[in-house]
Amino acid sequence: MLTIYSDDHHLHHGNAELIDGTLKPCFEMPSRADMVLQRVRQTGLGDIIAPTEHGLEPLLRVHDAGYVRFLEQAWSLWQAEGRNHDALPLVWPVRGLRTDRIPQDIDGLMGYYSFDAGVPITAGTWQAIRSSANVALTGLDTMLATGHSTFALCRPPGHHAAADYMGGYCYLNNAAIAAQAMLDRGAKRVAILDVDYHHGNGTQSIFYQRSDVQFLSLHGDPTVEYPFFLGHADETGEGAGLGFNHNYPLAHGTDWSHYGPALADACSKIAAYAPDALVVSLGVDTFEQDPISRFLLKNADYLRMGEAIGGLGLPTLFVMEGGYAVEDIGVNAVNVLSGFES
Ligand code: Q9C
Ligand code: ZN
Repeated sequence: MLTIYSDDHHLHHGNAELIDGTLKPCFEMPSRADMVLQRVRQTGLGDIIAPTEHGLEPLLRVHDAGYVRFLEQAWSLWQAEGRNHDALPLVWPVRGLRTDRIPQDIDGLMGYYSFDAGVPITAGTWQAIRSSANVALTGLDTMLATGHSTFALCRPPGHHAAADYMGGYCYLNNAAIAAQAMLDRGAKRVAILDVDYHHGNGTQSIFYQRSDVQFLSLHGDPTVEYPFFLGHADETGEGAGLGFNHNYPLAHGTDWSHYGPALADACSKIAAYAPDALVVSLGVDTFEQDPISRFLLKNADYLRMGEAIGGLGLPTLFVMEGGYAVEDIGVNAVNVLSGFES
């Protein structure tokens, strides 16, 4: 399987995140993608190629223009305040506060365009997130050109980012951008299967009212897990999208004995939808040793995950999302891809 990868992700390296009430080094760090790349090389998964520039147009098919402009300008606005450390939001427009007037100050803008503080903006963030989206779009190019499934080794991840807000280490929704680009190039239906430990709230909300994208997510139950405010089983889509959104909230402590059947159910729904292609939001933070997550999947379970997805027989674009057990992230991600090909 071909892998798309760019070193540009190194340009994004946040310093610290606020977690459990303390500042800790960011879990979403450059070594994550380095470890996955290393494992791709070690296992001889296939060739590794660089992304090509796709411009802003495919981003704007999914994201709000004001939001994209904000991402482009945020660092320089932050610096203009005399600040040279990471930009982070600290105030949000919740119930009853106004969202009809967009602030002009960078602190207001950071809050307006985010839903949590897990999104440091640094000097290189814009280039890194553009490049990450280009990785996904180039993966789509090669999948369409060759008819073969492809691995987009994206970093930063994307599935928590919605049309006009960032959060959860995510800025541009790489999987959504690729899925929309597929439709724009003639696909009639695309399914997105999100196996990251966290609910893919951004992807869900982008396609919630549409029937041309089916979204399925297996994740920690939002009653007790981040992102808390989306991802319940009763979210099934709205309007034309009703019946095209499927959430599988799973309990803390979920292992393969409960994960496998949920995944099988999701796969049967994908088969029934009969999409032209599948996008997999590939997070491996379901791993038993993940430092911020509470599922118990083992290294070998990722082979089975790949086999189950491969059983669909669909052209598949794998888009890298989360996974914070850095020592194992490469083994687990590539196990999914190897299982898929077996
Ligand atoms: N106690 C992705 O996996 N903080 N984002 C969680 C846990 C945010 C994860 C705190 C986690 C975001 C792409
Ligand atoms: Zn995650």
